[in-house]
Amino acid sequence: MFRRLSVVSVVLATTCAPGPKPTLAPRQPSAMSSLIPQPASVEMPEGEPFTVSPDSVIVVPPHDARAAFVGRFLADLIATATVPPPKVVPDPPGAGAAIVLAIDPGLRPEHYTLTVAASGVQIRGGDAAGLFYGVQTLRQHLPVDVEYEASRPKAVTVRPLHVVDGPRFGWRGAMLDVARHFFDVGEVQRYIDLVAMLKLNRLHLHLSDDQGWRIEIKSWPRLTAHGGSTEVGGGSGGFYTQAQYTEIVQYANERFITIVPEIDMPGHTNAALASYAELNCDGKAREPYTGIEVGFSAFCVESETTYTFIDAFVREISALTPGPYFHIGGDEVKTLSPAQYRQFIERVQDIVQSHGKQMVGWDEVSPVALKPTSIVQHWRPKETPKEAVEKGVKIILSPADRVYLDMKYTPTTPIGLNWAAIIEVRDAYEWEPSTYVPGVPEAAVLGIEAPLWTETVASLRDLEFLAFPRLAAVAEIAWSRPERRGWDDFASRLGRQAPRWSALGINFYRSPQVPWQH
Ligand code: TNX
Repeated sequence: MFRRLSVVSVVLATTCAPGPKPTLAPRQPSAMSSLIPQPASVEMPEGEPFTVSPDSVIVVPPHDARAAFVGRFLADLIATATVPPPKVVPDPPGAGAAIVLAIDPGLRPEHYTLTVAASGVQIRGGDAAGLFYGVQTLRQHLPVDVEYEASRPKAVTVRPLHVVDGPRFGWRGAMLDVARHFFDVGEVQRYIDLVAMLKLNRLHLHLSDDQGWRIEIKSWPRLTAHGGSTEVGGGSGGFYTQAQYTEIVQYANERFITIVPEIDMPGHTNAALASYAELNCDGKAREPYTGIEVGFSAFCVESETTYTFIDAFVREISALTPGPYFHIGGDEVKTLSPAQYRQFIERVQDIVQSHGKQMVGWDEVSPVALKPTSIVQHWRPKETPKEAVEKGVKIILSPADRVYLDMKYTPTTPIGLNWAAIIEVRDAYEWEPSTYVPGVPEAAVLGIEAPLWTETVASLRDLEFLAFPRLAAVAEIAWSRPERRGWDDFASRLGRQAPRWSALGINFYRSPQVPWQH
């Protein structure tokens, strides 16, 4: 057992004193950071390492359930199969605290500082989210052995480190299309774990499309009973009960990720139109659809039944969703006139607001009379949502030719699409959000989001292959200041993720652009 504290605090007292550096300190194999996303400031002072073990006591702020969760999250990361996990105790800890998590009112939300010295670890967060990000940074600094749950060492040493950090953008998102292929609760939770490691804070779930309706609506049960039973390629689909959706929302929320539910309308609605005949202008239910064409379906926008229906599912989903957003899709409608489309979106905007949510829509909604609290998600490479910007609306940037994770890496990538671009890791990384879209200045940019459409993605392995490593590139664009970013440095930090990602079983694409470490 390690009885570090009494011993190492003496060491700290001597190594912190000014004067020549101790010559006995082991030379670290690499004084280079391998952190992604790149923090605002990283120092790696010379000095004795700290030893983390299940003996280390983790101190958390009192009466703060979210911070206590962060403490337990860290304890689980350090726990071994054979020794009880570190104790998580509320401040004041008494003697023996080695890892201290504290809220610092002088720091802004999501900001943190992390200090590792021989005497211990201190993470200060502007809020509990800041603490969580400090823990994620510490995690990347821990030896990779901790990721092998079944055979974790009882103690690991951590090199001295000082990080001061906070995000550039407030919206750092990933989107998962669970409509084209269904992903169950466990699979979505796995994606949440991976997304959280990169300090992303939004998971947008594309819950309905032509090929499937994925969330139980109690007042319209055929949506899932019938509309949930299909997917691309003819598989049996699936859906989340309201209890399961709540489970996802809570799991994400504990990890400081807000779920953004999307029900795509008025187009991309064949699954609903197949479930209820009365949603069609001709009163005839549509056949289920398992292909990958887009643009052919639309709600009957002149019918009051349509709005009764929309009000019902917006109400039910909003009640289950603590986050302030409801995404209404609004993309790729080819069968309505511009006037019909405009009236429809404006009416849906009112419905969303009446249930207490802010409307988010794909960039086709930009010309509509948007409220300033509504949000537009840019996606079409040659379009600009400048009309929305002129109305004071904020923009999420998801340029399809840079951050669509369903695009192929090379022309021969076995899965993925290529309509927007071929996107190697470097393409996903080398673009600047404040200048990329004409008419969208930095002040209008709410943040960045990387969508993963799943027409060609039928398994978690395939999903991970397309998301990693590009999601790490997008996360860095969303988090790090532009002056802290550069391809060569990013590529080498990315290369140093490989052992950890392998330990976590992530099926990542070994891009030839990256010097992967073993
Ligand atoms: C366009 S992006 C779509 C999706 C497809 C995707 C495939 C958007 C709002 N619409 O329906 O799945 O391309 O890359």
